[in-house]
Amino acid sequence: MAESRVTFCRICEAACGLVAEVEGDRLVRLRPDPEHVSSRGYACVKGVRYAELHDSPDRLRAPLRRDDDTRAPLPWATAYAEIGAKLRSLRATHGPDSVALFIGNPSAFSLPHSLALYGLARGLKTRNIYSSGSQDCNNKFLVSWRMYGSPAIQPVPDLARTGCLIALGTNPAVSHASFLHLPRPIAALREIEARGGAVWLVNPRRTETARALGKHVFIRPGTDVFLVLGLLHALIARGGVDDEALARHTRGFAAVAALAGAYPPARVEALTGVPAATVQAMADDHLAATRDGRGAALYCSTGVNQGGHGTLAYWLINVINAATGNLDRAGGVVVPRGIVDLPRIMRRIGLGIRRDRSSTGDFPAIMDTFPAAILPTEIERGAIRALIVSAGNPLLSCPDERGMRAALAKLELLVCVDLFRNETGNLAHYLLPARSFLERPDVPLSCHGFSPEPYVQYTDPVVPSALPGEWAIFDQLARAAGARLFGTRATAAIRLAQKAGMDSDAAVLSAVLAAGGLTRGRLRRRPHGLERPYTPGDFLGRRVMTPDRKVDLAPAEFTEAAGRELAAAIAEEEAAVGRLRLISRRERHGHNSWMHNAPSLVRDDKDTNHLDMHPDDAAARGLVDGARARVSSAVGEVELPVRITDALMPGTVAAPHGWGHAEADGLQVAQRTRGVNVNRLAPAGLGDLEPLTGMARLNGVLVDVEPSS
Ligand SMILES: Nc1nc2c(c(=O)[nH]1)N[C@H]1C(S)=C(S)[C@@H](COP(=O)(O)OP(=O)(O)OC[C@H]3O[C@@H](n4cnc5c(=O)[nH]c(N)nc54)[C@H](O)[C@@H]3O)O[C@H]1N2
Ligand SMILES: Nc1nc2c(c(=O)[nH]1)N[C@H]1C(S)=C(S)[C@@H](COP(=O)(O)OP(=O)(O)OC[C@H]3O[C@@H](n4cnc5c(=O)[nH]c(N)nc54)[C@H](O)[C@@H]3O)O[C@H]1N2
Ligand code: SF4
Ligand SMILES: [Mo]
Repeated sequence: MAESRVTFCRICEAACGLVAEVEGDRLVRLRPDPEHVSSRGYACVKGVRYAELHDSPDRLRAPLRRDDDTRAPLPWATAYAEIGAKLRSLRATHGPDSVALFIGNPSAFSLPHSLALYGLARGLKTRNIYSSGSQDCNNKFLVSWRMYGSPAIQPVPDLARTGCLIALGTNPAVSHASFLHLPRPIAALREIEARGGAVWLVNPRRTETARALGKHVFIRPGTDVFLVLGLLHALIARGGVDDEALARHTRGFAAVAALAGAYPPARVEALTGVPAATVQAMADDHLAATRDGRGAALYCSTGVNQGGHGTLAYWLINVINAATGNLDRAGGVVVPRGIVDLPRIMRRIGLGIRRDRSSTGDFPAIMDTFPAAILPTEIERGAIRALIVSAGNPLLSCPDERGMRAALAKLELLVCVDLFRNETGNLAHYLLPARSFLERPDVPLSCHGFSPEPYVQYTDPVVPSALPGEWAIFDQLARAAGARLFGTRATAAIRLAQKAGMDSDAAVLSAVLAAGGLTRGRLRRRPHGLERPYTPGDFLGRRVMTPDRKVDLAPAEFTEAAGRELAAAIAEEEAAVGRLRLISRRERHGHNSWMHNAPSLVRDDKDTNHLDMHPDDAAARGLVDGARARVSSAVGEVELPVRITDALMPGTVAAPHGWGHAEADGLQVAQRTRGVNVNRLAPAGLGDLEPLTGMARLNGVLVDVEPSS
């Protein structure tokens, strides 16, 4: 008899409710949880097929050490001791910064895991932390830090009430968005239209989302910052600025208004390809929803973040939200309270707010991390000698695979903590196995602050595992290296709980819940989630963390950079006329680099990525549907099958990332797929990175496409 256990998915921020059917300790099947307070019976194909990864014969089951070309299992104690000894000797000879960490995306879906990684970095006293943030969202952290006083303060659109959503560079139908908790994406966005609201989707590709709803607007890749300036210009011209809100809660608007003054919609049309009349119409919808009380929200995601001007664009988006009185207002953008007051806790313990800059490139530490694009240089020049990667695949996910590969091969110590031996893991000296999400307890904390309709949920492990959790792994590694997590004894309580037989991840979660006045017991009685409604209006004047508690609309760092960066962007656009720009695209069946080992997700023609091309661009190059194309950039080239589609703006080509598993013999299913890594084309030179954050430009890469010989 199968038994049903209620849990939730931890692949992406949507954290959809799942029901696991289990026989004894064996997982039989996963299905969506119809009673979940938020996802209400929704789950995507990756969530329900996760069993294929969980049960994969390729899962790492014991620590492995690589000796030449063989890999031998070894006991945990030996692995910790050997890695610890190497870390000690490197730190003694080359200093604490010679040991670096790479924090991969899935760690964000386990609080004990991400906390332990920061704890390990602090314990080892290294400032060399890298993460997927520089390929994803560091622009958002930097902007919030400067404007609101904490990187952890991230306003989110109040979708359930808004009268106008303008969303740039996102495809929630496939991705479920980011920095916005959004299960049931199509239903949630259609509800806005059903209420008579407007949904604008700005994207060089007519996405799956845009096919289902909304008003779609084509934009030339990398030019969103000009569109946002044009919107601000149009809103100011129409008297859309809320002078009272500005005076009470913000400072600096005049400087931004002056900047926007130079970008009337007609100029914006020339720069972005968005017709001036469309810019005006977007501003009209925004203004109407603001004035009639429903509220309006501007939002962007990775299409903008990774586009080369993500910081300026996100800054100006936040300026518009605040200047029109839509910040901290129902139907606008809201700043929900998490289970605990994360921004304040981070400030108290000094987490995520380091002020130093990188030696290479002089980039700020953002969330205490430096841009991954400089990691190869740091390794090559001998500054970094050991790297610990957890839940990441930097070889495939970062720009310039060739440079990254050469550098990783030079490390004296590479340790990967993962479910699998992925491409990066192939180069590792030690592999440490991680538990799948079905094997660990959790609270969807990472989504809590990003949901305008927050809830809390607790899940016990669905099936048991003999493997330790990441907290325990990093605690042991820290000790073996002669350090302590966070460099203090403060975590001794977790260790005591562990000695008394409690899982250390569970002990960490209990402590966090207790800080928020909750217990695991109480949440177990509400297995489908406990709603914690949030009423907007308690952020401005209360939770803003700048010194004067006002939102800084014109941080000097941004206003000073704007002139230079915008001029450079315009010059680049002019030089690129007639060239093709490559953008990224997510697929329903893939998740970054780590779902292609699930057999049913790569079946039939799903075993490769494609290069999507507009018919005119294809015809001009003699390419037909299904033909193989050679795509080359300043730093590399790949070959891909072409798919002709008028969903793309002419001049733009699109291909999904996360492919290129030909050498991944630790991933037997993925290895047989044919896709290629488009990040071979993405440049990682200092001049190619976004100047304010060092983020990689993964969207808008200049490429040439021709038939492959
Ligand atoms: N199925 C699936 N879901 C995922 C993931 C996955 O790999 N697969 N990854 C997860 C992760 S880690 C994240 S961060 C989120 C990301 O979630 P999203 O940010 O929604 O990611 P995408 O679906 O790639 O949407 C980005 C969109 O930007 C568009 N775009 C590209 N360049 C530009 C530009 O210059 N301007 C504008 N306006 N648009 C542009 C692209 O056409 C694309 O539709 O998704 C998460 N969910
Ligand atoms: N061209 C292009 N490149 C991109 C993007 C793009 O849009 N275009 N998107 C970027 C974005 S938004 C992101 S977030 C990055 C992601 O890039 P990364 O974070 O570097 O890597 P992923 O491909 O997500 O691989 C995650 C790894 O974590 C492992 N894993 C899964 N669960 C766990 C766990 O619980 N514990 C441990 N220890 N390991 C686990 C998986 O097996 C997998 O090997 O890629 C970026 N790269
Ligand atoms: S949308 Fe995200 S959280 Fe929901 S089932 Fe799919 S992968 Fe899991
Ligand atoms: Mo991401």
